[in-house]
Amino acid sequence: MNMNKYLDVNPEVAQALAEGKPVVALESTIISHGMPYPQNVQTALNVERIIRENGAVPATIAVIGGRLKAGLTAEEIEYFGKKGLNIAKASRRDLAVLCARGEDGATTVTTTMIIAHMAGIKIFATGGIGGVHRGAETTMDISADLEELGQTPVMVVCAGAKSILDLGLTLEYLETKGVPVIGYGTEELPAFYTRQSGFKVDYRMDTPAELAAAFKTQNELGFKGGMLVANPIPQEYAMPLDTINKAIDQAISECEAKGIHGKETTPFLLARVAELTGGDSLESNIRLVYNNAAVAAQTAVEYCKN
Ligand code: PSU
Ligand code: MN
Repeated sequence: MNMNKYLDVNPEVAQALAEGKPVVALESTIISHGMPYPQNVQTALNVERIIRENGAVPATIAVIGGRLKAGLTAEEIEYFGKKGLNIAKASRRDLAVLCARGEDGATTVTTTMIIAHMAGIKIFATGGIGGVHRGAETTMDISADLEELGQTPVMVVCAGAKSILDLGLTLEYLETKGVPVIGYGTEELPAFYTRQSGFKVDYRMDTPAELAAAFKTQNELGFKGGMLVANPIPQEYAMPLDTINKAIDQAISECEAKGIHGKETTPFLLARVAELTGGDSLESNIRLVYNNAAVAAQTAVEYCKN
């Protein structure tokens, strides 16, 4: 394969890809900015194990010393987890500068998709995606994740989007960009901590084979974009709607009062919601990521069958 000169694919991932075996990409912003240390590192390592147990090879993605990495060592995952918010959050606009300067960056959904695609990885598991923020009519705060889903052919398995976002506008944006939103075992868009949101997905699918077939067809049609799979949090780990909504509303007011904006908004809201809801939301967050890792690995296995 003709590899990008800035890309390093770790040997196990490279071998799996060369042999047509299933690989699942994972992001690093969820480690550095999405959860506190040390749960972030434990979760990242457990996610890799779950992917292996389900028959695929994990490739955690990050920027280290200006190199785009597909596949991290346990030591590198520990480094990202410990450095936390001190690692630059890297979106599409940041990659060239980080590479030119030889710096580190934690990859968001956007940059994980970009690097996964460079490496030839088709399926990516995460927690929640970025989207259209509440109040975007005036702030224009719309995550680059939505643009990337519109232009890069990687399937993203998530638990929907947090209601720190405007879920209705997020779905409208995805429709405009031509991104199919698939509910896994559900007709309703899950809202990360909860299985319900009041919004419908575009299609419901119930098996990894169906997901793989739809995505393969999209690729064979020559479409450039991705596909979003929304996999609801297991019922036993879901949060009470009222608790989570109160915490989100308070976090958003504080964010506005402090004048936080740009790339800081999402990490601030994630951290504040976690604080306000104590350990409960962190446990839910961890469980839904495990659930997504399993579905992504099973789908990657199906995708590799002919
Ligand atoms: N939503 C979550 N957890 C996360 C993120 C979003 O529930 O960890 C992270 C992901 O890396 C996502 C990024 O790609 O935040 C979006 O940031 P922004 O809204 O600034 O585009
Ligand atoms: Mn933003």
